[in-house]
Amino acid sequence: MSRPESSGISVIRSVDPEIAELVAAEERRQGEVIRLIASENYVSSAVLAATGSVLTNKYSEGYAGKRYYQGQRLIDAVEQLCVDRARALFGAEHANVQPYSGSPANLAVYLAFCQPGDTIMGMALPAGGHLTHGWNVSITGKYFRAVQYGVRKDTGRVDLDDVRELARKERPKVLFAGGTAIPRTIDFAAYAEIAREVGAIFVADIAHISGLVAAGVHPTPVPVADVVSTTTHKTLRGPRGGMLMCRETHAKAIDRAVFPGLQGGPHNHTTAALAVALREAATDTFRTYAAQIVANARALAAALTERGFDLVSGGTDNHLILVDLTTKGVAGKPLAVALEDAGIVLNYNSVPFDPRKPFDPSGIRIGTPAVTSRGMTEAEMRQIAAWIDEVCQAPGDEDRRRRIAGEVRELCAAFPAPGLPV
Ligand code: DSN
Repeated sequence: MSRPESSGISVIRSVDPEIAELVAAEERRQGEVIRLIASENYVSSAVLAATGSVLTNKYSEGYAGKRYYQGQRLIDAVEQLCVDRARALFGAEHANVQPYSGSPANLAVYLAFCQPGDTIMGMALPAGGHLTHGWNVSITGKYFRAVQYGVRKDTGRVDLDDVRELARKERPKVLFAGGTAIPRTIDFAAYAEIAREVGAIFVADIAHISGLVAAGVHPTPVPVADVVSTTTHKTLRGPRGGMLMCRETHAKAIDRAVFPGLQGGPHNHTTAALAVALREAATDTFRTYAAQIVANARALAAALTERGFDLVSGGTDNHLILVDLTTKGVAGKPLAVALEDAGIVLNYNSVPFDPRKPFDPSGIRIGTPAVTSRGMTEAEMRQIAAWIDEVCQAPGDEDRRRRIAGEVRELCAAFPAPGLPV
């Protein structure tokens, strides 16, 4: 029996069968595999529909009420709704919903507050930070003098005394907290105090955890940060995009940096989809969802630990688990490849103090936002841990991988994903 497909695919097929086939195959893939990439999710049908709407046809450089093109009455209303919803959901004084994604959002922050050559400070990429927090291959590590903090070897966690000492010594213009592989609660208030002491602008990058923050299952940085930066498509479960929130005192600088400083016309279809996602995120259903993301991550972490996996920092407080595979005698990349063959998709990842190269590192990163969107709970997490363990014990065993891929398909069929045809 062939799987149903989204109605939009037949429209594409009538014009471009090649792209239609690829989109249809990706839709099937997303339905049939267990997606554990910590930064991915499934958006709702409503978010998908807004993303594919005619709002993509409209140019609207500027901000609501002050545009450089005519015909903005409806676009202004969409953007204003989106801004109002973001401010209400996060309790922010000001929101800019135009950044194309997280990296442009962070670049706008630098543009608002820094000059080339200024000292900036963030978490090193291999320790769990983000490229745009000053890592050397990023423009942020080239145009600024970046100083980087990491985690302690014995705990796998940030030592805020080390951060304070480095900040006192280097006096950065901006201090970033947050990153891409941080399994533990971030003490935003402590970072804010350090930034205040050294006269730095404090930027909380909550890209990974913004859905958890919105739902109140991770402490919010909004009252203590000068600027909060986020993507909109991870735990927040919106379209691919970015967003900045800040105190009113920084509003003009942030808005000018996004447009005309860095970007041209906002992607209005994305703004509409984000507005829908923000409405969804303000519901009790979403709050229950976010709490389950964390409960699932904890259950998966506990099950992996029972099976002898070594978790960076010993576990998780959020949606993300970082596994150091060194004691298992397998590297991250071959395991990630074998797991994909078994229907379990995650990413290989460096672990702190990794002796291996970033393209062939010692770890894997696991996240629970997408499986939780499918309605999976703790029992399924224990099953997923068992499959990961089975593949890890014999990554080269093709029969085992094929059998598990079949079992994964069966499980996925029982947990339909939002946005995919049933
Ligand atoms: N690429 C994102 C992630 O996977 O965490 C961060 O930008």
